[in-house]
Amino acid sequence: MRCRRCREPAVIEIRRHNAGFCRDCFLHHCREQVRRAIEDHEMLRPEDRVLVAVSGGKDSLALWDILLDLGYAADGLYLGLGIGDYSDASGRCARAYAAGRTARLVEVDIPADYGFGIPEGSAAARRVPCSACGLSKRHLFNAAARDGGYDVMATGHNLDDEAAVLLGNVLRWSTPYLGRQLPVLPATPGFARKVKPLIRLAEREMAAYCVLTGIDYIVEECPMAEGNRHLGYKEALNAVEDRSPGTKSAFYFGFLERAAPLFAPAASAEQAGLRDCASCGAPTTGETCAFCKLLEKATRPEGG
Ligand code: Q46
Ligand code: ZN
Repeated sequence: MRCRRCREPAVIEIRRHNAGFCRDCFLHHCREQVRRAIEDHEMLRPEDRVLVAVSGGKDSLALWDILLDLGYAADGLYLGLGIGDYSDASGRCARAYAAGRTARLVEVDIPADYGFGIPEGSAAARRVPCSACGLSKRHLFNAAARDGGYDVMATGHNLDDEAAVLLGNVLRWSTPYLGRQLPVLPATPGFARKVKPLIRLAEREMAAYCVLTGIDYIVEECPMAEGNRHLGYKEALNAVEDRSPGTKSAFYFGFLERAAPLFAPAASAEQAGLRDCASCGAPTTGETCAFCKLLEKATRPEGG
C-alpha cells in the first residue's frame, strides 16, 4: 500500500478513510484532523491559554504534542490518583514528556494534597472507583484551570471514547448527558470552557502517533478499569466497525449534526439548578459538591 499524499510506501492504513499514509504524511494527517476539529467546532482562539489534562497515556500526550506543534500556548495538568505503580509510571511518562519539550506541567497529587488515594477513598465513600475518580478529576481539573487563569481545558477523548460514551448514553437514554456530550462546552460561571480536539482521530491512530514520534506513554490500562462499562461498548463498536469501516464516525458525527441539539433542553434544565458549594465554592446542585462529600467520607477517621 502507498501513501495517499506522497505515494511513498505506507506505514499505516486507516480503513474508514480508505487510505494509507507514510510516517510524515500520517503525522501531518493527525495535525490536520486536530486543526479541523478546532476550526469546525470553534474550540480554541489563537490567544487562548490552554490547560491539557495529561494522564501519561497516548491520547493526552499526543494531544499536548499536536497543540504545541500547532502553536498553542498549552500547559499540561497531571493529577496523581494514588493508584500504586500505575500512578507512579503514568506520572513518570507525563514528566518525561514535559521535560523533553520544555513544556510546563502543573501537578496535583490527590494523596499528598487531599489525604486519600482513589482506591481507598472510593471504598471508604462506598463509591465505584471510576465514579470517585471521574468526579475528582472533573473537580480538580476545573479548579486548576480557574486558579491558573486558563481560558480553556482540553482533554484527550478520541473518536472511540466519544462513540462509546454516546452508545452508553443512548442505551440508557440519559438525556441530560446526551445534551452535554459535545466537543465544546462553553464557559459557565465557575467552569472554564472544555474542548475535545481529538474527536476526529481513533485510538489506534493515537497509539501510532506516539510510536512514530517516539513519545513514551503508559501502555498498561489502569488496574481499576476492570468492569468499566465503556470497555464493553468499545468492543461492541469495534466489532461493528470491523465489518463496516466508518460506522463509528457516522454514529458520532451524525449525532453531533442531527441529534445533539434535540437534547440541549434536558442539559440546560440541569445547569439552571446550580449554586455554589458551601464548602469550596464550586458549582453544584446540592449543598456541598460531590468532591467535598467524597473528601469528607474518604478522610473521615475509621469508625467516625
Ligand atoms: S483512571 Fe480513574 Fe480511569 Fe482508573 S479509576 Fe477509573 S476513571 S479507570 S480513565
Ligand atoms: Zn465543594
